[in-house]
Amino acid sequence: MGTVFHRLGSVVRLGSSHRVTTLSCALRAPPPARGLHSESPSAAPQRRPFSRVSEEDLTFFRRILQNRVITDPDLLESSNVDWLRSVRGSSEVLLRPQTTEEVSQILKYCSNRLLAVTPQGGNTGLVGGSVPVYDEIILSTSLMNDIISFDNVSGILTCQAGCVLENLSQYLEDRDHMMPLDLGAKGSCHIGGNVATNAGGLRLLRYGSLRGTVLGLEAVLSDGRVLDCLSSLRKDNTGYDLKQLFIGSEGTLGVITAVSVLCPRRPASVNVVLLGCESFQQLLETFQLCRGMLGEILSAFEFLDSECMDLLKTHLELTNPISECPFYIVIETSGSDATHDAEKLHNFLEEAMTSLLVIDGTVATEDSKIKALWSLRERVTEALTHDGFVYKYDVSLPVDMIYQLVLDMREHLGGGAKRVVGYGHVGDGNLHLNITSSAKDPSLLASIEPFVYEWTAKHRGSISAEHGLGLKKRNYIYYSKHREAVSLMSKIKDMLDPKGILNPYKTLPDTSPRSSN
Ligand code: FAD
Ligand code: 2HG
Ligand code: ZN
Repeated sequence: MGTVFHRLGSVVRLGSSHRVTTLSCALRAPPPARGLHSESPSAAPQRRPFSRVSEEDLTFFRRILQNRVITDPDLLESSNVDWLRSVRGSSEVLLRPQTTEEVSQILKYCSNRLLAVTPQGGNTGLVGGSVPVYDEIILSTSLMNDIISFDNVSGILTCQAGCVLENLSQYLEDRDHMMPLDLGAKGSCHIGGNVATNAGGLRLLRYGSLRGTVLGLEAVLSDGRVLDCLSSLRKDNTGYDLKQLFIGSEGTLGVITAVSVLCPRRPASVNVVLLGCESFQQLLETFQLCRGMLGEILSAFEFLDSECMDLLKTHLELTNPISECPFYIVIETSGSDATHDAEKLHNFLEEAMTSLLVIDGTVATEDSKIKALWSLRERVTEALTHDGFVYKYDVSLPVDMIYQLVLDMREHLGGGAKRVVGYGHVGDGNLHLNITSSAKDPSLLASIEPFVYEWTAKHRGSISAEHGLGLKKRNYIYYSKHREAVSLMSKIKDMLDPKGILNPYKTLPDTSPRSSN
């Protein structure tokens, strides 16, 4: 049974159970588009001189894939539009290979014919990277969903790239293990897409980034060659670690076809706490206290501001189970001994309340209630899509600076935006700054950008902490990377994809004169 506690003097009152609605983790699509758009002028490159798909090309694809060549415009629609419904391509072909060999044949053919290809996983990416810009062929991994092996002793899972993250979690749960990453899009995103974006998510604080937990991968290069780096060794220092090139490469260097991932044991005891704070400073102090007192059992420390809570209530009818506060924290503990964890958590909560760092809170230990509390954090993105047009930023900063950006942006915009909200992964110094307006508003955009990027660069942050650059952010790369670094990236791209057919217009900045760089 979950408990609600309220601060009454110095007494912690354990109250009755939650009023939080229990919701499924399944990812809901946003409402119908209010006019598809590109977010900024930099998102509109010129079409490069790739070939157009011909009848002969379709005949070739059908010969290798049979009925897994989709040309029906209705079926293509959802793959041409991104999850946010903010960018749209006009691809006329979707290919659904099942094997690495099929991917290899497709890319070899496309390379010879100079046909551009956009790799697509669950299409939950937030930077316009997963959909074509023009008529690129969409290469979907949705039928590449076999688990190849799982070693119960080492915890190493090897699977095809198209496995849905939540299905992998379920598979591992039955084997007393878990995936080292978790995100709100788990019901739809693919592990290949996660690796291609180097997704961070809710548990990075505890289990680290995919750069550490991905032990190996297999990728098909643009000319069809298969690069087998599918090692499942914890240690391997034989030369350069080539798999790292593909982690976070957003489909521009190769198509990831399989991965091996180091998976932790499933914790015997999980607790989730929702706390309320008066100020962001107190939230940071709570984080410090939490790291010290919960130590090795701390598995997530997330936050949302009161505007986010209001969005959840207004658009998704989710109830805040504690009193209204300017800031909310979601803490998760994962450990191997329920009694030990409960004791640690109790001591932490008592200290946090007696030192007046938190003003209210609730604890969940049951599965359904844990899910309900997590919904409050995970579904903010979905709630935002119902609020109007959303301008989305994903920055990392020194942790003590992350909310200052929200405050400064509010002041900078005055009354120009409908809402300016902040939430994110405190433990990773990662802020999700989202700004809504009732309709697309170029003058609002001009006030937000480049202000947001300049602010971030000034504080030595990154303009993309975890979502990548995709189509939308690629021209802002120089705010976070030196020219030398970008130039080396372009050379790597040219070496691995000399014809530039893989996910063109993504990740790297435009080289055309229209580029702002
Ligand atoms: P897609 O969206 O299909 O593709 C993303 C990029 O990867 C594209 O550039 C695509 O070309 C490329 N790609 C996909 N598959 C392959 C492949 N097999 N080989 C090569 N390239 C490939 N992201 C986070 O980091 N943390 C979060 O907490 C988080 N939460 C989210 C919550 C919601 C509600 C939503 C909608 C998104 C969230 N995201 C988050 C963003 C998104 O879910 C992640 O980027 C995710 O990893 C994308 O996986 P996907 O399978 O949907 O990839
Ligand atoms: C999250 O942490 C995701 O919830 C999405 O990374 C963030 O929508 C966003 O801005
Ligand atoms: Zn995030």
